[in-house]
Amino acid sequence: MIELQKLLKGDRRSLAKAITLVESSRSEDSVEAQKLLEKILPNTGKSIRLGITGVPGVGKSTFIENFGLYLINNGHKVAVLAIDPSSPISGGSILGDKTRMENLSQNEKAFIRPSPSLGFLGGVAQKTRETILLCEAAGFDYVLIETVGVGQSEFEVADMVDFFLVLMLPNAGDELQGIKKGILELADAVIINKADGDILPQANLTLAQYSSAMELMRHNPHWKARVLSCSALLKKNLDTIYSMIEEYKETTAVSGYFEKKRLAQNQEWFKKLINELIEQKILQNKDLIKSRHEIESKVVKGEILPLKAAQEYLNLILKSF
Ligand SMILES: Nc1nc2c(ncn2[C@@H]2O[C@H](COP(=O)(O)OP(=O)(O)OP(=O)(O)O)[C@@H](O)[C@H]2O)c(=O)[nH]1
Ligand SMILES: [Mg+2]
Repeated sequence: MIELQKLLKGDRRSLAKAITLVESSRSEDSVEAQKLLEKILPNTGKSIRLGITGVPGVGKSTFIENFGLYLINNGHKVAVLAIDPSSPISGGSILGDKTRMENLSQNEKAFIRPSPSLGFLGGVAQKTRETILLCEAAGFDYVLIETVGVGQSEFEVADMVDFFLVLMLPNAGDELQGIKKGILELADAVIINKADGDILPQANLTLAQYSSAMELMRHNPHWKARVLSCSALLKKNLDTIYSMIEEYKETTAVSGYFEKKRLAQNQEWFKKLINELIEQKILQNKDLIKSRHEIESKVVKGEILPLKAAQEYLNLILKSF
């Protein structure tokens, strides 16, 4: 049982338990999770949701550790959620994060939740939206969502946050950084990290290049994306990043864009949920899975065309509902 009052007071153990409940794929858990989410709903929405992406090694964990502590020093409570579909590729970054975010994870005004278990159907981000709501109900007013800039996860994250930060290495050229063009279009800010020591001149050059590249990009009429540099390691320029985000909060609240964007995201969430729920329902039905395999093997053998096969399968699904 989740103790609601404790959760609302910000008890981190209750929050962790609640997230586990929401992430659970057992159907009896999902009923309980739904009830819990309904109860906490009035206490949600009051945070700024911040997405953070960048290639492995750019300094995401270092940034989150030091920026998170900076936020706490400014009176905030910080939740960190990690979406990492690429752990096998980037080589166990979760283990590394435990040591890299040591100070933050020990701070009682912070809550750090590593990636949900891999391989769960429907993508890693499936329960992240609910998890954000739980963190907000527990009083965390900055929710940081980290994702490695490979695969599709950063697009998914951009779609569930208020402000999307793209961290870059101080060497120019998108190819080099493996950053997809589309990601820069989604960025509310591009931050050149590691602007320190010997690489500072290079960081400044990269900053100038990205500034002009971003000028050419399509602009969001409500917010013009910024290009900044920082040193996450030496905690340089974190104050500028903080003021920028606070400025975003204020100006978009006044223009109404903040709320408008969230409502549009809810609409997208609703559409995705419909597909997910249908898929779940099908997967819970053993007969349907069996028929699917049978029809599929006919397709593979060339005995039936895909469209006809799909229609046949759809009929079976409709009959089973
Ligand atoms: N000089 C310098 N080094 C940094 C800075 N930020 C991070 N680093 C170093 O860069 C390396 C990678 O940093 P991480 O924070 O682990 O990077 P990450 O993006 O979380 O990497 P993954 O978790 O593998 O995706 C570490 O050795 C950090 O100490 C910085 O601002 N300046
Ligand atoms: Mg990391």
